[in-house]
Amino acid sequence: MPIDATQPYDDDNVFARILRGELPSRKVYEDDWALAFHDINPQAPVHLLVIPKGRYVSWDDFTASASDAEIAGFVRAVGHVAREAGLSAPGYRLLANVGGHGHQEVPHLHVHIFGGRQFHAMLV
Ligand code: D5M
Repeated sequence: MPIDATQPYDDDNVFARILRGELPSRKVYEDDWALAFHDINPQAPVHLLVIPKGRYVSWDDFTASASDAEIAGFVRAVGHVAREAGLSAPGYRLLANVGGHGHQEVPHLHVHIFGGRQFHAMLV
């Protein structure tokens, strides 16, 4: 079910639990600002998720409330993960779903990195 992106942060959401080490993930990268791991339900040969370490429901509250250092660290981590996955030359797609119309299901900001195949004009 899509979430309401204006809801308060839920500390029991699945990505909060992955950050605390309470649930497993197939981690590919971690630094002070971000954690990246394989999506459990891949939609492409490469399907990674990058999440900030801070308590942000969505891109919406992250960009409104996070510090410049958090935003810079997170955005740099997304680029680093894509490069390390070997996606620079063939290209890739980034996606952040926000709230109901965006069909966001997990209420902790995540950027999807899709790669390893040709994408078309839009994902719908
Ligand atoms: O996408 C939420 C994404 O999160 C969806 O592609 C499945 C993925 N997911 C859900 N639970 C897990 C765990 N435990 N590990 C890895 N990936 C997971 P959204 O943008 O919110 O629609």
